[in-house]
Amino acid sequence: MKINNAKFIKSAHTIEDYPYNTLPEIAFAGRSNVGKSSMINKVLNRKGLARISSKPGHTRSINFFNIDNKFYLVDLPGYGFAKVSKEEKEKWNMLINDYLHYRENLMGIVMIVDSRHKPTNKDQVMLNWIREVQIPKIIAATKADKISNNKKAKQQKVIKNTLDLTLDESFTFFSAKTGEGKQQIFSFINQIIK
Ligand SMILES: Nc1nc2c(ncn2[C@@H]2O[C@H](COP(=O)(O)OP(=O)(O)O)[C@@H](O)[C@H]2O)c(=O)[nH]1
Ligand SMILES: [Mg+2]
Repeated sequence: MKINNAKFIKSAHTIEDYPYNTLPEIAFAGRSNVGKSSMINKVLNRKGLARISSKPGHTRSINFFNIDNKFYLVDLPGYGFAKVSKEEKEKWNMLINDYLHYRENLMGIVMIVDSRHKPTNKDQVMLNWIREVQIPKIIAATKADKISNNKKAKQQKVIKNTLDLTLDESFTFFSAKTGEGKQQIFSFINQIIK
């Protein structure tokens, strides 16, 4: 897949803010600091497009990117950072669930976890929300450059077991550093937008 033009369109805090269009959308979800922005930048081959923030929890809105007028890529706000109020957490829950349930353009979701760790309770909650809306998904375990090949087989089992992945829920390792898994994400997107 060759990307010529990737353009940030807008940030949304409510449903009313979503950009109007009829293009298919692929959303990226994962806990804060998991490597979501790095993955988006790597997939799009654009260094600073989705901001890579060192401050967890910095992105608390839904960010829409237009890719070659062919599809939209959507950066969902990260979850799981410690220092937020109950109110903020509820706002986040609503932001995500409104998007999952009401965005008709949504055609695919990339759910990101950390390849080094057992998925958290919040990852499980997120995945179950995604399952509720029955949209094609791929689970990507990122930062794979940080684990050895020996450890990978074991981690794949831990992740698949913890998340209870079924056979039709695809899984890939990913690394924003080496580009591992980029093709898998591309073919997932291609299947959806073709
Ligand atoms: N080694 C390595 N570091 C990564 C990878 N992806 C992200 N990081 C680092 O992890 C931190 C958080 O990344 P970021 O993309 O901002 O995470 P986000 O909060 O999920 O958007 C940054 O310091 C990144 O450089 C990866 O695949 N490999
Ligand atoms: Mg980010």
